[in-house]
Amino acid sequence: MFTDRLTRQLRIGVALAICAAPVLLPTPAAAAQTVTLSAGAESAGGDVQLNEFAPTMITVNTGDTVTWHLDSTEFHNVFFPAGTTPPDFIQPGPDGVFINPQAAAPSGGNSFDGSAPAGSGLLNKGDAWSLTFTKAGTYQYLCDIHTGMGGVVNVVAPGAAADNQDAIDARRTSQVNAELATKAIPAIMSNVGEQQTEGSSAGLAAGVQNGLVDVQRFFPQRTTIKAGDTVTWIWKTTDTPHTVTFLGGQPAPDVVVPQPQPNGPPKLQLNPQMLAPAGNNMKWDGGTYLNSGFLQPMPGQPTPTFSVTFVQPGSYDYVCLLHEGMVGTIVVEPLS
Ligand SMILES: [Cu+2]
Repeated sequence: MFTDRLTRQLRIGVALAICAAPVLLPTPAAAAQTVTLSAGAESAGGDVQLNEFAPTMITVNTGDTVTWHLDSTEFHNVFFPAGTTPPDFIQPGPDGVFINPQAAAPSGGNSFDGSAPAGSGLLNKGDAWSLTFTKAGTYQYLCDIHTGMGGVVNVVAPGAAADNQDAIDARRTSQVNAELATKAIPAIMSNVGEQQTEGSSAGLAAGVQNGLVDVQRFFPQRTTIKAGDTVTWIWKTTDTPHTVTFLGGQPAPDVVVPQPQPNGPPKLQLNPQMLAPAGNNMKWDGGTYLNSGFLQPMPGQPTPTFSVTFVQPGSYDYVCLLHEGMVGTIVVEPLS
């Protein structure tokens, strides 16, 4: 599993590096520099999340510091495994489902020589994390949360050709623009209409995904049906979880519920009310909390779906509890 992940990430890294054709410029030997790259990126408005480090590959000199800046609504971490198996982000247990503190908290300090792991912990939009590279080498890293999200830092001797900030910024921009144009736009365009769904009046996509490009929206966002019609949501993602949740007048449940511990930081529990399904395949009159639960495609398992039969005319807004701005509306018209 780990090897597959690293191999895939390396392949992506190499492919992007070839496409992006890095421009290597000489750096004065004495001047250690700090360069910044993006962890995650997004389209204006956040509809499209790029679960990528941009640029994927950079070259710095020994002694330089690299800063990862979180540039997306989706959260990420930066983890250099240094030959170890990266921690799983989610840990199911007998007393609930938790976010692994090893992935959530920073580890390994602020300098890195390849001999022991180092990680940023969870980074939210606007956060930054820096690591100083003290030894030449080629270092792969990844995000524990998003399968396939990885990068490479090449560390070369002082004075050898390395990237400056302008070169990094130019490659970041071209990588993001290329991903939006070649992956996000086709994924959006092929899902703007209603989906074909057997046995229902309307089929909707609960998110669409194209590799590391994740469109965290419902397609179509607004759907009009007749009373008695059934709507089915289909998970058109490869691994991104979503929920379809009608709040029925209730406040939205928190995704994470911190559980205080006698020693150390709180354990971060995924809220059982968010995880659990409430009311699949039901005839719904609009008055109660209705939740698909935390649904995510799994290898070898059928595509997750969620169906609701709407019996009461009205306009019903729904949300994905996991993704800000991922909202939709079902308008139910009377039969006659
Ligand atoms: Cu979502």
